[in-house]
Amino acid sequence: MGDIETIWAEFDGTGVNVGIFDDGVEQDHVDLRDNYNESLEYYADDGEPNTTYDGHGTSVAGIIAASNNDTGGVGVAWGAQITGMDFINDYADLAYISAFDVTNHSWGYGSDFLDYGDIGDYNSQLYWESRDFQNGIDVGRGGLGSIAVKAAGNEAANAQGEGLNSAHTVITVGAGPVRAGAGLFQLRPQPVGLGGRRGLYHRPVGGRRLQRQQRSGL
Ligand SMILES: [Ca+2]
Ligand SMILES: [Ca+2]
Ligand SMILES: [Ca+2]
Repeated sequence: MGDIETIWAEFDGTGVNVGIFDDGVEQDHVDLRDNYNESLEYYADDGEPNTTYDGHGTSVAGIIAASNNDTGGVGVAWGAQITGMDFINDYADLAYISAFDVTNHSWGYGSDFLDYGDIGDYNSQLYWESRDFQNGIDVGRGGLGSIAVKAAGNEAANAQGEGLNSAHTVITVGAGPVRAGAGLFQLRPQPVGLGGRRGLYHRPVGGRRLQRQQRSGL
C-alpha cells in the first residue's frame, strides 16, 4: 500500500489497541491471531463472524494489522492489537468505543439521507450513534479521546448524504477520482474537503491501486 514500509522503522502500531466495528473478525486466522486481543471484546459477544458470508471485518482487520510473519499479508500497522466488535450482527451499540485507542468503522447507511433520521433529531438512530462517538472522544484514552476512523462510502456515492460523515468526532476517509467517472470504491469528487473532524481525507486513486483495494474488500 504505497510506501507505507518507510514508516515502520519508527512506528508499527505497537502499543495501540484498535477496535474493528464490523461484521466480526476471525480471531484464529493465521495472520491475525498473534495480534488479536480478546480481553477487549464486548462482554456479551464473541467478536467473531456469525456466518461464513461475514468476511468484511476480517479483511479490514488484515489491512490494519495482519502479522508481519512471512505468511499472507502485512497490515499497515502490523504491531497493533486488534479486537473484533461484531456490532453489525449482534449489537447496534457503539457505546464501547472508549475501550480502544482507535476504532475503525467501515460501514454506513448509503449515499442519501434515507430513513435513519436526522443527526440533530433526538429521536433518530443517527443522533444516538453520534452521541456514542462523542462519548469515545470524551472518555477514551484516559480523556484524550479515542480516534474514530470511518469509511466515507462506496459506489461512487455522494458522501455528504451520510450523516455520520459530518460528525466532528469522526475522521472520515475516502478516495475520489482525478477525472469524472468514479469507480465502485470511489466517491464523487464533490464531497472532498467536507465532513469529518479533519475533513474528508482525499488521495487520487489510479486504476491499478483501485483494483487492489477492491480485492481487499474495502
Ligand atoms: Ca472472541
Ligand atoms: Ca458474532
Ligand atoms: Ca502476514
